[in-house]
Amino acid sequence: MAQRTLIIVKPDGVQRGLVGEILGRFERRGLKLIGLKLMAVDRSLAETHYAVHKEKPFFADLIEFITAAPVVCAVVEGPEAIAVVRMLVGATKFTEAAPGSIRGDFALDLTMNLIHASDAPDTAEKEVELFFQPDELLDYTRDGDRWVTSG
Ligand code: FUP
Repeated sequence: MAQRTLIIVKPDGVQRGLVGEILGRFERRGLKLIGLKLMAVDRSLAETHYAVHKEKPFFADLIEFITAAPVVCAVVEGPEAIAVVRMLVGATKFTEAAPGSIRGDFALDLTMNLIHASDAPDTAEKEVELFFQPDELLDYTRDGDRWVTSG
């Protein structure tokens, strides 16, 4: 089933010059970019996005980090996109992130782990809405897609 999911290349990814490397992995897999922007995350947006972690001891550090420098937000679409993107991202803990995954290849820190990706259909829908206006998401056809998916 075609899904949409939110990806955020976090401040460490932008500062380390890894935006192209990271987004390229989703493109190469065959996922379609339907929204893309460089932006600053303010405190209010950060707190809404990470509301589920509000009571956690690492919440303040998380907010500090995500608001410290620009991020790149993207929405990608494709078959089972949420699970496919999470696999490409790798496990939250860098010690458990498989080589070949984004975190497994580039991360050595629990907070500075380069990338956020929605983890389920309900959070994906909410997060896409939180970071993108409807007119920032483009509906278009890629001619090569018939060589990527049959459905
Ligand atoms: P993930 O979905 O893999 O990004 O991870 P979570 O939603 O569980 O956590 C959100 C962010 O909180 C992670 F990107 C890293 C950060 N975090 C910490 O800083 N410390 C922790 O103990 C757990 C998570």
